[in-house]
Amino acid sequence: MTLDRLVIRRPDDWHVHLRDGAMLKAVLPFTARQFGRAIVMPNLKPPATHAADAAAYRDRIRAALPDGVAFTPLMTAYLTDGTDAEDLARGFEEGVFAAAKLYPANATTNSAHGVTSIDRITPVLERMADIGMPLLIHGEVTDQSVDIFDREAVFIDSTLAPLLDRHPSLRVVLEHVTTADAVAFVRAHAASGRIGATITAHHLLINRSHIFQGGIRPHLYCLPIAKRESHRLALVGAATSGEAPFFLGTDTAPHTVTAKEAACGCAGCFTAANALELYAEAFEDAGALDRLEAFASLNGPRFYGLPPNEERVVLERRPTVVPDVILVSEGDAVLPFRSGETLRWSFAGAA
Ligand code: OTD
Ligand code: ZN
Ligand code: ZN
Repeated sequence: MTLDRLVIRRPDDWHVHLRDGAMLKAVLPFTARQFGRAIVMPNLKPPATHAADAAAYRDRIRAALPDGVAFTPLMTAYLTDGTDAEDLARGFEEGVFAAAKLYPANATTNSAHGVTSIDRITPVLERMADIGMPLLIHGEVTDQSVDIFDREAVFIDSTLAPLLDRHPSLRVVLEHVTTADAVAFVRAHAASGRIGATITAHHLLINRSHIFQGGIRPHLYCLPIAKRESHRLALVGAATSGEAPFFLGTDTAPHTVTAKEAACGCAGCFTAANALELYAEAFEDAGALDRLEAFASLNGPRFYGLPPNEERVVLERRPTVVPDVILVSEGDAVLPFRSGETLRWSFAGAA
């Protein structure tokens, strides 16, 4: 029997780029329509490094919400070599910060102010471990001599494994995992309960060949870059397993069409327009729609020590056409992932 209607607890997005200004106004309604809460990335220009920056950014997000939409932004601190452990800990204890984000310097978009060497923030990490503040990691080495497809696996061996050994009680989320290596590493540490991993919809749906199908497809370029099919299958296996460490994080990362379709195009896929429908397709293809709720609505809150959302939302089997473009401002638009294509599921709102 095929399922035509799926009711799950309202999901949360544990990794999202909401940007600021006109872009924030344009993209926020999509995330807020589907998700109850979201972990908001701090890679603004300039980055949100202090609790005061994050609190002000949170106010701007709340002000940009459509009327009557209940959505909770959970803020993150952008770690730098100069992060002040006191400000960070106070921000966490006062409820401004839900977590702190580690970008190895220059690993991805707007990460130039990131940490140049993890040893430099040892006191900060010790403090975070003491107070139970999660560390969210962009897990790629930045050494340009390492092949771009190997940067996550090399990071795990060279940086993440020693980091976990050095800080045995630090809670860590390996963000947007893209490799079988990451899945195996997370599973190997699952029993400790201190490691989580987010998985995007696009990494469940594309492999690296899609980026070059019939020509170069800049809208499928993101970091970490999609890997070969065997890795995609490992990600699908992890997401649909129901295992506690794996949870939903879209990493929706909007850029204007002009910035994407350029000689040096920006990294990022914008999946927020139809995030849940995209995940539903990936789960259905794996015959695992019954595991979508664990991945989307239960495992993330459990990791973060928050209650799952009480409200239920409905997915229906009826076609959704992904918008061609999302207008940001006069002359500026964002092209959604699967732009103009028809998806099998529709998000039908609250039950
Ligand atoms: N990856 N683009 C962006 C961030 C992510 O690494 C990420 O979290 C972005 O544009 O902010 C991307 O490809
Ligand atoms: Zn990242
Ligand atoms: Zn991201």
